[in-house]
Amino acid sequence: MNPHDIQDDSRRQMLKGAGVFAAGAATLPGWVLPALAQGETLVPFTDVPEAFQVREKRPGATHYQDTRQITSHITSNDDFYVVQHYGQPEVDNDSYRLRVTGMVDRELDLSLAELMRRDAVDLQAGFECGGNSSGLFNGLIGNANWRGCALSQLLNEAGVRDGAKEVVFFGADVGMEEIREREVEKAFARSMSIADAMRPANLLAWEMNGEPLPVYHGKPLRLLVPGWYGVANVKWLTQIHVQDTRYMGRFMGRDYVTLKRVMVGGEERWVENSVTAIQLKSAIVRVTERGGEYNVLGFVLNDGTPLQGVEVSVDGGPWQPAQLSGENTRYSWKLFNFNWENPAPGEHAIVSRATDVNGNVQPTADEFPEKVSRWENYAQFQRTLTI
Ligand SMILES: Nc1nc2c(c(=O)[nH]1)N[C@H]1C(S)=C(S)[C@@H](COP(=O)(O)O)O[C@H]1N2
Ligand SMILES: [Mo]
Repeated sequence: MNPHDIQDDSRRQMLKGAGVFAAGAATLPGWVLPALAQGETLVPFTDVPEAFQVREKRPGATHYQDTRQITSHITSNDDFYVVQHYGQPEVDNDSYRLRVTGMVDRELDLSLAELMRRDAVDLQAGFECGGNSSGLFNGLIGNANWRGCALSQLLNEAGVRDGAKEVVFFGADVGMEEIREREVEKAFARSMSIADAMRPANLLAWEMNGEPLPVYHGKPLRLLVPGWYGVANVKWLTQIHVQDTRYMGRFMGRDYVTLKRVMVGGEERWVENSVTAIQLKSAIVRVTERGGEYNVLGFVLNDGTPLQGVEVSVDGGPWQPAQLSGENTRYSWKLFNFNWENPAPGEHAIVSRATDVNGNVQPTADEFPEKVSRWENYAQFQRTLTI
């Protein structure tokens, strides 16, 4: 079957009902991307398994996008991926409170309206789940415009005391966790150092693409840490706690922890790190054809370090420069285009790599550090297709 047929939901339902999804698909017309320009067609990848399908957003569920559908710089609130670990709490705007507690001069206890009196800041940020992978064709990703107030402003209002070390962010969502053979109720929480928390780009966001934050994305308030993996962006944020000890919790110490073998002062050691800043990564997401001209589209994500460039290699050939979109901003995803001239008919393999101004180059799968865990998948990702 043509894997692109998965896009038409009514047709998919019909096929599913008939139980002939794979078998009957050969007779279906090819899927055409709605936003394709006149005369432009999508060239299917041959590496996409037939079973790959993306569902509509559903309450409580994980949602990923079909990255072949990326047609605009901003991801709509409906397409933006969704991940959470303890379900999606419904937080009532009227009774909502945000508390700032712990090692501060003045603890704060604010309604949403009171919080929203702070100066509004607009920021574009794209991010992916630390568990995003080539198996999902990098679908746990999105890029949106966010509005909120600066986290540093609120922390300064509260007055962080000398000796404080960490800021902990708690969500309204809770789950039962078995810790030391005891079932306890825990809220989703993440922490960071005071210096990281004070980075000027961090937002307490109440708007996404001009709409109040949707339930899926943390209504009414979420933390946004531009340049970090999605897990840092605590949704349904209700409490910010300042303390002088390290916060211990599943999403800092056990889950979203990468184990890799690296050199530590000349000794080879297995090191665990909590998933934080986004590793330099690029990936090709779609190829289109128009009048015999082929265009390759991809994205780059990283921690906000400016890029030196993105390159594409065809069939193991030389790296050729791709063109970065003029719409890219420091913390957005960085879309790029590559004009693929006169590809010969037949099977091809294409791959991209990003390089930042500090000379970091996105590694090949072979150069990738030995790593045990599914977090942080930033190796070069080769795609295959037939011309
Ligand atoms: N409160 C809360 N915030 C959370 C999570 C969660 O389970 N609970 N999941 C995190 C993870 S792992 C990711 S990848 C992002 C996803 O954000 P999104 O659903 O808005 O794309 O939310 C983060 N914030
Ligand atoms: Mo995640």
